[in-house]
Amino acid sequence: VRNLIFILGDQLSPELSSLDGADPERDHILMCEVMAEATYVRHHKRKIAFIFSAMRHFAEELRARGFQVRYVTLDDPDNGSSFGAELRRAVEALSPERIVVTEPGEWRVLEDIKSWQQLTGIPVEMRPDHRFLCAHADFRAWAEGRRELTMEFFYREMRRRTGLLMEGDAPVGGRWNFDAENRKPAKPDLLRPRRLSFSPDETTKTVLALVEERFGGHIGSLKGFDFAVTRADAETALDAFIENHLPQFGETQDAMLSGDPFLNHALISFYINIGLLDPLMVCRRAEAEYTQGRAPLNAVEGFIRQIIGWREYVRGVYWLKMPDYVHSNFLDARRALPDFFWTAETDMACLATVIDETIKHAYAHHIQRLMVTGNFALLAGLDPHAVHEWYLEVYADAYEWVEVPNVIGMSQFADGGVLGSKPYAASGNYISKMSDYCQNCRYDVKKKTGEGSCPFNSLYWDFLDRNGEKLLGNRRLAQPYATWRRMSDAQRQDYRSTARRFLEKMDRGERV
Ligand code: FAD
Ligand code: DLZ
Ligand code: SF4
Repeated sequence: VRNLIFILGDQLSPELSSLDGADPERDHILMCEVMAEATYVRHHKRKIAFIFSAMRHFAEELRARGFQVRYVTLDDPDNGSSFGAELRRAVEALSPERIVVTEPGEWRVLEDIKSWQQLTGIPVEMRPDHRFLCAHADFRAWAEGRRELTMEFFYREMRRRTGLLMEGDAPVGGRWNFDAENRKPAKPDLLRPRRLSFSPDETTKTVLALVEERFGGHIGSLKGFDFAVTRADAETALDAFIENHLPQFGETQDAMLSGDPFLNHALISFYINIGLLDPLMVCRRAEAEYTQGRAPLNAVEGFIRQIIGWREYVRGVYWLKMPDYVHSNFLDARRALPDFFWTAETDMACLATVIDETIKHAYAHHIQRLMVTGNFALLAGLDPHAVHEWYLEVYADAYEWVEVPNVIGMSQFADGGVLGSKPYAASGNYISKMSDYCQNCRYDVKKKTGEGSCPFNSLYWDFLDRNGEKLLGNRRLAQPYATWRRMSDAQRQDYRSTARRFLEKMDRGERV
């Protein structure tokens, strides 16, 4: 065997760089399901099943293209349980001249790959991951010398570079960003098309049984598992989004609605992140909807910005700032996660809804992650590293490169402002404005303090008060701090004691 090509679980793309120049006659492909990857955090059952099933289907596609694939299932009695152990076994069996791999998405795995040459005694060639549009060196060059890494400026560079929604050097429509038109609440809409559901085939059924047996204690349920696990089905899901939801994508992007966990979101992050959909192809499809007059500019621009802007930008920040980044704790937050993050058993209707949907679907949309669970964790002073592990565990699209900057940076402000210029902290009023959750809540969103008041209200002011030393200098918080100072001593004390009583009760493990 000439090259042993090691394909990782989130590298399921036919155009993958490690497959460039691959020769079915002389090369061999290795793919393996290993316990170490499935348990370094206790991933949601649906996430593991999705990855394993998509891996098995991808292996079949490669075989159909004539490749020889060594595929090790989790229940193979000889399974060595880690990438290193499986690589060694494959090298012993096949005696390749060289190992070829596309760079991984996580720092942890990169460190592992660096040890492979010594582990096996043969050379390792690691190739860049061209599925991302911005190479590491390009991001570093962009970031160098900038005082602030503002996403919006990075995004404009990416627009120029890809030519998406551009007329020569100028943005189509005369503006780069149409978010001002994108922040509307949503009304229940019985006409919203139902989401596509992909019934498990035999391969997926086998995986579901395996995951239930081996990971029964992990969060979530496999009931009604309906993810696409092949490129063809993921493309069908994309088509349905583009046709049925993209035109309204902008308008309802920040809205939250009980009983409608998906609204007009794309539900494609898991497919893109694992390699079943190509991000640039997805953006070109969306752009065509605008040029052909089927979707408005605010929707298409907003959608493309999430992918060539945010998605590429957070990856850039991850690789620029790791390995220390994941341990950042600018606000010195230390509180343990309350149990309701795993059970959804809380009287706070917003959190109960979002966590329940997360447990069911291994999905929540952006504003739910940012302004409900994330906002609560921030206000309550939960330990950002524990919060990071929770997000990595529960979402089917979570890999460190994308999850860490979103959680540690954007949502918990634990990086002190590398990624965002102020913490996304908000009182109950924001949730009440953007959702219908408060209508069915034991707490009263209008009540500021005391028994029955919405906990987000007192926690919000307590958060600002508690972190005054670190946040007072932040220009974007000048207004709330001015409001805080204008309050009477008694009112400030009221906020503090309401927040303290709530947090003490939560820490005692009582239902809140
Ligand atoms: P849509 O809302 O329809 O957006 C379209 C696409 O844009 C997404 O599929 C995704 O590829 C991209 N995108 C949008 N926002 C972001 C963003 N902030 N960062 C990167 N890509 C983005 N996304 C992940 O893929 N994995 C994560 O682990 C993850 N963790 C998050 C944690 C927190 C606290 C927050 C606030 C956001 C997180 N996100 C994460 C970003 C975002 O919430 C998800 O990408 C999105 O909800 C996925 O659903 P969708 O496909 O329906 O997205
Ligand atoms: C997330 C994950 C899981 C749960 N299982 C596997 C696996 O068994 N085999 C594999 O190759 N990859 C898996 N992955 C994805 C890897 O952890 C992924 O390559 C890294 O998270 C890097 O992004
Ligand atoms: Fe959430 Fe407060 Fe509204 Fe209840 S009242 S749903 S706790 S924001």
